[in-house]
Amino acid sequence: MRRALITGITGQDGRHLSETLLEKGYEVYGLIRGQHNPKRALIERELPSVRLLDGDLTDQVSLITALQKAQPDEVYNLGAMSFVTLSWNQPELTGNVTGLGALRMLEAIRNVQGGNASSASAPGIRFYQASSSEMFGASEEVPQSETTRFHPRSPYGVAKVFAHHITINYRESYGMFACSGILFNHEGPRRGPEFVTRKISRAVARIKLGLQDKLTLGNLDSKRDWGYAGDYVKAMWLMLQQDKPDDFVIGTGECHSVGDFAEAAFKHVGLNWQDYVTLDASLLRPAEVDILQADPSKAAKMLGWTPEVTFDGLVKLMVDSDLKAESHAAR
Ligand code: NAP
Ligand code: F7E
Repeated sequence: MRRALITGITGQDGRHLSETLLEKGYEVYGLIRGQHNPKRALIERELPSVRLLDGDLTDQVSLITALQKAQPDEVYNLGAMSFVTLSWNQPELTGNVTGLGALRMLEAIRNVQGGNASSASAPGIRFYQASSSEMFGASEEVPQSETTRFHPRSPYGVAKVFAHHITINYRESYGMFACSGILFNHEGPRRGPEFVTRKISRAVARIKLGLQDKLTLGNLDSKRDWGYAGDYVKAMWLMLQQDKPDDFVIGTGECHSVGDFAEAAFKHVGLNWQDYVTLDASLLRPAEVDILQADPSKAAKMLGWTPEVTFDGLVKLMVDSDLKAESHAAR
């Protein structure tokens, strides 16, 4: 039975990836942080066969201990401070967790392998780094591919660039099987409510049910390549099954504005978005990323990966899930 260790198990992707790996027959271990993590109960209920190990990406010893206990064939480093807005308020924490956290995990892997990353007879632990389209930032090129230059626009984006390059560096320096997936925005009912798609789907459900009057957003013009998280975690797994480690852009190839998402979400419940959406300049970011759109052709060709859920399908999935959750909560 193959074993995987996932950091960020309590996050959106950690939960989807656990399900995917469990379906494939893996023994799944998840790193969980904090003494009273409220998500522990959620994971124990939703994914009872996942084995939780205490640890934190800012604590090297805890990573080594987790690797010794899990003895994984594959490590998926999904843990991060992932909310771009917060990264301006907590830039040092973001650098430490999102950037240095990847380095600590790579070093922990080297440590448990006795300093040798791999050899022909002992291929070693395979490592996946959750890189992000935020690294492209104010990119001159649209769509963005694996060869597009990075110009990150937030402390989060800068931290992800460090993690991305250190992953490549450990591959080149020590022969580690280390891959980066440069994933564009991916969403779904498990998305945190601070991110714009879930903020919209939740508000639409609450407005439809008479629990809320307005939806306040920062801007309507940012464009993103939004896909479904359940599709994207399959690409993470595929990257670690290849003969050689490499980096891949993962996205749909389509992009839509925040306004498009709001319009589609309100339309799905028979409402006109312009009657409910207001703007608040205090939600604007110190530096914005105007447009992100993936060129996922390398992943299609080499991994055979293509997304299944469309933009409209994603909007419906999220709004329907929030309608269900909010009508239960209102009872
Ligand atoms: P998420 O829902 O925000 O989950 C983040 C996870 O990181 C949570 O499990 C969180 O644990 C954990 N974490 C935070 N600080 C930690 C620390 N100090 N030590 C260990 N774990 C820590 O993020 P996601 O959407 O699933 O994304 C997964 C990864 O992909 C992240 O690295 C994100 O930056 C990256 N990414 C996401 C997207 C996207 O569109 N979703 C796109 C590109 C890249 P707690 O529950 O304890 O807070
Ligand atoms: O913002 C605009 C906002 O916070 C999307 C993370 O998973 O994807 C995510 O980062 C856009 C931005 O995601 C509001 O300014 C307008 O232009 O949903 P978001 P993000 O910043 O793109 C990348 C790939 C990651 O790696 C990250 O971890 O929407 N926007 N009005 C708003 N955004 C929010 N949150 N709230 C608003 O009211």
